[in-house]
Parts: sequence; structure tokens; C-alpha cells
Amino acid sequence: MVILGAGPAGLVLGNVLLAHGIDCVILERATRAHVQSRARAGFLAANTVRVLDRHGLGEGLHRRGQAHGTCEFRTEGCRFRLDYGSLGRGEQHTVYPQQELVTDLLTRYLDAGGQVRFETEAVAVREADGARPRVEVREPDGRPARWQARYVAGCDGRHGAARRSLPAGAVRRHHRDPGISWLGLLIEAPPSMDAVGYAVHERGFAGHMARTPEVTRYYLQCGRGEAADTWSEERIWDELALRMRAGEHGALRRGPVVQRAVVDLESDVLEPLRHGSLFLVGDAAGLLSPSAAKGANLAVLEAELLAVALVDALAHGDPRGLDGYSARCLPFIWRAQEFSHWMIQLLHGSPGETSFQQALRCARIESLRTSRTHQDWFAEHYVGV
Ligand code: RFL
Repeated sequence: MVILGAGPAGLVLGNVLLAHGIDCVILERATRAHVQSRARAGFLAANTVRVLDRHGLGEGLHRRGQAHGTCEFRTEGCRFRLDYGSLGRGEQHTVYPQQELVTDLLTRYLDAGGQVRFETEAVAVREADGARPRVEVREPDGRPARWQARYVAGCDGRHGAARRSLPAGAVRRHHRDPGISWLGLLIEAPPSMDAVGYAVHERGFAGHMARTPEVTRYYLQCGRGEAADTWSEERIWDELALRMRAGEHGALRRGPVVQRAVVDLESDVLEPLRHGSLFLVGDAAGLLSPSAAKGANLAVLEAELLAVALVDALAHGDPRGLDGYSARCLPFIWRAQEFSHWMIQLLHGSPGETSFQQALRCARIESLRTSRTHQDWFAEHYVGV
């Protein structure tokens, strides 16, 4: 079995396969240090924790993760909190930085004797429609090489070799781009409040999310095509304070900006998630905008579903799980997409928004503030995958 990519998807898959005695190798383009320090997600859903626990992979997050169950909305003239951890199904998030989860999964996989080839870039997957697919790679010294296996799992993200190798017409790509971008910031400062903060402002959205007691993620809606480095620290803090209405609701805790990147809130889903012997998992299967923090959670869920199906096929000669993999995953993916897009509509005016659309958005926020039924629905989808 060849796995492309050592992100959450590839590492959960590798760990479960290894625990069931399935021989596998992970090919990873980046260095180990890079993989272990790439800060992205932080909010793990209750189901993600259950999946990781089922395979003995949750020890670190139970030791160092923080339970989180409150979000706060700030709009013109109104601020309210939802204790989503006690609404809906009563489930909470565990805040645990993605790079720490990846480090735990990688350490566990290597300790169990798993193989990872770092700095080995998959260039193409060939003959995926047959029973002996081949992965062409560039070795760390730049030389070409190839790996062959019964199956290949494409866990190499949206720009990876798995997607690139799909022949035209093999899968359908559903795509949506609402034309909105966020400047994602990691700031070396404690969280400014004990809740996820969503600020809806006429100058654009601003968000606040805890990561660790020392580091906080902030988002600022920015113009499409704007370069992250054109934002000075002064402008960042001015906009954050203005949009989060710090004057009214309390000052933000400042610190150096240690990472910045512009993220376009694009989404897509490939269908089916299989082409012959090549399976798509995580961001390679579908890209979610970070508006509802679902990407890493879906990656873990899909990796488990594929792992179980591969164990049935490779250890017990039963291919039915693999045949059903795509149909099994897609409803989860579409539910997550639906909620992510609902969040996008709630938090931003679309470019060219009419006064009518703006009033609808305010009415939706008001409903969320006042309707217990709406709050339960929100909580169930916000934490659920
Ligand atoms: P990853 O994590 O991108 O890992 C893919 C791995 O494949 C390697 N790779 C290759 N290796 C070999 N050959 C090639 N040709 C290769 N091409 C790529 C890469 O180096 C990498 O190591 O994909 P995976 O495993 O599918 O996991 C997906 C998640 O990382 C992603 O969905 C989340 O980070 C999304 N996301 C969030 N998700 C959440 O669930 N909760 C959050 O709070 C959350 N916050 C976020 C996010 C994503 C963000 N960005 C940067 C888009 C916040 C941000 C800012």
C-alpha cells in the first residue's frame, strides 16, 4: 500500500493499516520538521476524538488539548454568546493544534515500525485503473524512482499528485468560489477571550480562535488577490480592534504576528472518490473553506473509513468496503460543505450584496440569538462531522 502525504489523513490511515499488519509506505514531499510545524487547524470535533481514541491515537490530545464549547457573535449593536457545548448533542471541541496532532501521529507510526520517505515528491500515479498502480516520485536527491502497490491512497491535499493524475472525465469536480478571502494570522499572544469570536462588520469579517495559551489565530476578511505582506502589523491591529469592536467589548491581547497567509474561501468535492486502485482522502477528496473548521475533521473520518475497507480487502479478501468507500464518505462531505457555506453566508456580505440580502443576514443572526431550535441546529452542525 502506498500513501501519498503525511498530513492528518495519510497518518491516520497509515497508523490503522500498520496496526492491522498491512504493509505500507508514506511518501511525503516535505521534511519531517516542516510537517511537524505546519500550523493550520485547531478545532477537533467530538467524533474526531472518538475516531482517534478507537485506534489508540488520542493520548496527546487528551493530555494537552483543551475542551471548548462557547462562541461569541459581535454585530452592530449586538453581542451574544452561544454555549454550543451544552446545546444540540451537547458535544464540545477539543482545541489541539494540527501540527501537534500530526507530530503525535507521525511519532506513533514511526515507533510502530512504519516507513515514511520524507522529501520524496510523488509526481504522478500511473495505471491506477489496473491492479498494480505505480507512483512515480522524485527522490530527495532529485533522481526519479517508482513505487508499486496494490492500492494507492491520495492523501496529498488539493495540489497533490493524486488529483493531478486523474484522467479527464474519471471524476466530476463540483466547485464553488464565493469570491471571499481571509487573511489568516497566527499571533504570539494569549487568546483575548474565552470563546471563538465571530465579528460581522461593514468593513468585513474578523475572527478569533484560541490555539494554545500562548498562541491565537485571527482572521480578517481581505480583498481577493491581496498579498499577505502588504498588511503592516499596525493595520492588522487597527482592523482587528475596529471589526471586533474592542472599544466596546474589551481590548485584544497583542503580540507579534508569527504567520500570515491569505486563504480564498473556495470549496470543491470530487465524485467519486476513487479511480480504480487510487483512492482520494482528506483535502485531496474535497476542499472545505476554513469558515466552519471542518477540513481536518473530515480528513480523519475518511481516513478511518478507508482504512477499515482496506483491511477488509487486503487481510480478508473482501472488497465490498472499498466499493462503497465513496458513497459512504460523500454524505458527510456534503453536510460539512453545506454548513461551511451557511457560515460563509452568515459572516460576510457577498460582493455586491443588496440591502435586501443584508437584512436577511441580520435576520438570520437574530434568529440564532433568540431561537433555541436554531441554536440546537447550529451546535449540532458546528461540532458534528
Ligand atoms: P494536508 O494536511 O494538506 O497534508 C497533505 C500532505 O501531503 C503532502 N504532499 C505531497 N507529498 C508527496 N507528494 C506530493 N506530490 C505531495 N503534495 C502534497 C504535503 O506536504 C502534506 O504533508 O492534507 P490532509 O491530510 O487531507 O488534511 C487536511 C487538513 O490539513 C485541512 O483540511 C485543515 O488544515 C483545514 N483547516 C481546518 N480544519 C479543521 O478541521 N479545523 C480547523 O480549525 C481548520 N483551520 C484549516 C484551518 C486550514 C487552513 N488553511 C491553511 C487552508 C485554518 C487554515 C488557515
